[in-house]
Amino acid sequence: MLKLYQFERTWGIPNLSPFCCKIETYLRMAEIDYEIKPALPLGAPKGKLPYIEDNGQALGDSRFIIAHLKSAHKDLDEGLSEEESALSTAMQRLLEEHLFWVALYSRWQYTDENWQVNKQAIFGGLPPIIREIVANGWRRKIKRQILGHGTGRHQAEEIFALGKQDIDALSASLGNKPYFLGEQPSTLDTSAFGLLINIIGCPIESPLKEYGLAKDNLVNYADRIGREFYPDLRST
Ligand SMILES: N[C@@H](CCC(=O)N[C@@H](CS)C(=O)NCC(=O)O)C(=O)O
Repeated sequence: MLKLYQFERTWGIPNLSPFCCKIETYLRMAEIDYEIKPALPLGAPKGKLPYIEDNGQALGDSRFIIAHLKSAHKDLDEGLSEEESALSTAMQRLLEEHLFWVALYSRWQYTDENWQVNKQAIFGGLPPIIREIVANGWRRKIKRQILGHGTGRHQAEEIFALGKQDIDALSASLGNKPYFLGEQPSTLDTSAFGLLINIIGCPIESPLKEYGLAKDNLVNYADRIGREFYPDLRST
C-alpha cells in the first residue's frame, strides 16, 4: 500500500504542513488507499515533507507526487478544460509560492507566542535535552529561507498586506461555488484546503488568520471539506 510520510497530526487539523495536508487530501478525494508514516524532513528524498513510497519508488515534492498519483492511480483534474487547468496552475503557485511564505513567517518569526506553539507541535516529541538545540537550529534555517525568498525583507505589516491580497484573490475566485473550479474537487482544492486550514484553523495568531476568518466563503469551504473528507478528525 502507498505510504505517506508526513508530520504527526496535531491541532485537530489533517496536518500542520500545508503540503502534507495537500497530499493526504488528494488521496482522500481520489479514494486512493494509503497508510501514514509519521516522519520529520531529515530522511526525506528532497529534505522536505511530504514524501511517498509507492511500488518501491520514493517520491518527494507534492507536485511530483500528484503527477505520479494522476498517472498511476486517479486524475482529479481529467475533466478540466485548458483554461481551468491554467487557472489551477496559477492559483497553486499563488498558494504555494507566495501565501505559504506569509504563513511560514507567522509561525516561525512573527511572535514568540506563535513560535512556542509551533515548536511544541513539531519538536515536542523530542527528548528535552536535544529539543531546544534542534528547534532553535531549525528556526534559524527557516528564517534564512524566509529571508532568501524575499518575504523576510519586509516589515510585518507589509508581509501581512501582501498575504491579505492573496486571501482576497482566493475569496473572489471561490465565490459561491462548492469548489474552486466548480462542482467537483480538483487538485487546486487540495492545495487551497491544505493552506487555508493551516491559516484559519490552527492556533497561530496573526492578522492573516483574522483576515481569513472574516471571509465567510473561505471559512465555510474549509469547514465543509474538513467534514466531508476528514470525518475521523474533530470538526475543523
Ligand atoms: N515544494 C514542496 C514544499 C514542501 C515543504 O516546504 N515542506 C516543508 C513543511 S511545510 C518542509 O518539510 N520543510 C523542512 C525544511 O525546509 O527544512 C512541496 O510541494 O512538497
